Amino acid sequence: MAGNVQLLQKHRTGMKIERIELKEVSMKLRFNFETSFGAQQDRNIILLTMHSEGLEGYSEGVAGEYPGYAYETRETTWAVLKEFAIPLLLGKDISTPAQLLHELRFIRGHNMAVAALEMAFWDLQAKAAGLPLWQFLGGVRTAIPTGASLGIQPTVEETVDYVARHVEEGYKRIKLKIKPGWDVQMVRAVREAFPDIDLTVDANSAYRLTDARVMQELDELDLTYIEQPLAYDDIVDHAKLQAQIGTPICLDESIHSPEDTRKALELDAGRVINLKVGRVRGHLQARRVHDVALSFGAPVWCGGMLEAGIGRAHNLHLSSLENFVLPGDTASASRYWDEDVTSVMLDAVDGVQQIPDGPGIGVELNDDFISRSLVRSEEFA
Ligand code: OSB
Ligand code: MG
Repeated sequence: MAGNVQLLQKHRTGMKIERIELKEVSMKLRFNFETSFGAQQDRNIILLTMHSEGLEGYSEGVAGEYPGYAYETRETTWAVLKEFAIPLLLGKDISTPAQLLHELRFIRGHNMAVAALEMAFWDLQAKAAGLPLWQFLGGVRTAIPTGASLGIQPTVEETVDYVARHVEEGYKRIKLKIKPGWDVQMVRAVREAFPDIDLTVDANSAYRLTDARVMQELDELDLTYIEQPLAYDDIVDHAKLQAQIGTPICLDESIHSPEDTRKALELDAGRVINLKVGRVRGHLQARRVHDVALSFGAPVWCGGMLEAGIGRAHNLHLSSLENFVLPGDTASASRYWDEDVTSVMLDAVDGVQQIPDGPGIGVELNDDFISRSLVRSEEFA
């Protein structure tokens, strides 16, 4: 009885946001990652630490260097956190992620910046409760089947070799980046070399509705889905395209909220959702998107933003929810990095990642690597 009363009081009091630290860490991918919107190999990461009651909650800013995937960038993330979001939280007693989002409700958009705070708070609360984040989120699995997202290669032959290496490593799904002029012929060659693999493509918004012919040719190649073929802010034309092809469309860039998810699925603008926690403002909204998709019978999978270890750990915990039934872009950390911001590299074994154990996200910072790679840091108290 007394124990229950204490538990209720703990929930009511919340956690005081005492101090927040931002660090920018310079990292370099092990490969040049080319998509329809550009190529990148340097990947500086923002790490956020939220302090409360002697505990530390961790998160990562997932926005890119350049506003090619979304309008947010590393620089906008840092600025929005520093100028607007962090001052709204410092010194406040926060009981739930919903309350945290409420405090930040007048920040329109900038979901990746807001998500960094929301996700660190989930880590903090799960640590205070002594539970792994996946349990705190209500997940149902700890072994996460994983796919790999392969950037555009110089030739078709190199693409087939690149796919072969990832299939041999055990990845459960291969996603090929496409763009106009680098699509049907290349994907057909991969499909002929690997008739049975789970194969998908991602256009990152490089096509228009007038390119429906290309999509109809891809439709013949037994793809699990075609990811974000049309504009980053479109839902309507995706519905027109979906009506012309049998392969499910998977929406990525177009989905920023549970409401977007409902509208897209109602219109049949797609039948699968790539769920990225940063793009939808954090775990709470990600769970709502997940639930809306489930109510439509639409599967979701966990997207990636070339995360370092902290973001990757968050993605694995989120992937524990029941409707994450397709392999995500949650590949091995050592596929991306020689060294990571976490002391343990989050690596898959035969294409399956285990969610890290322990309270919260269950990973520790690699302080030595972080101090060697530090570009700037700032503390807010
Ligand atoms: O469209 O899913 C995407 C990376 C950066 C921005 C957008 C995307 C991607 C990827 C790679 O496809 C995902 C990963 O391996 O982390
Ligand atoms: Mg995508």
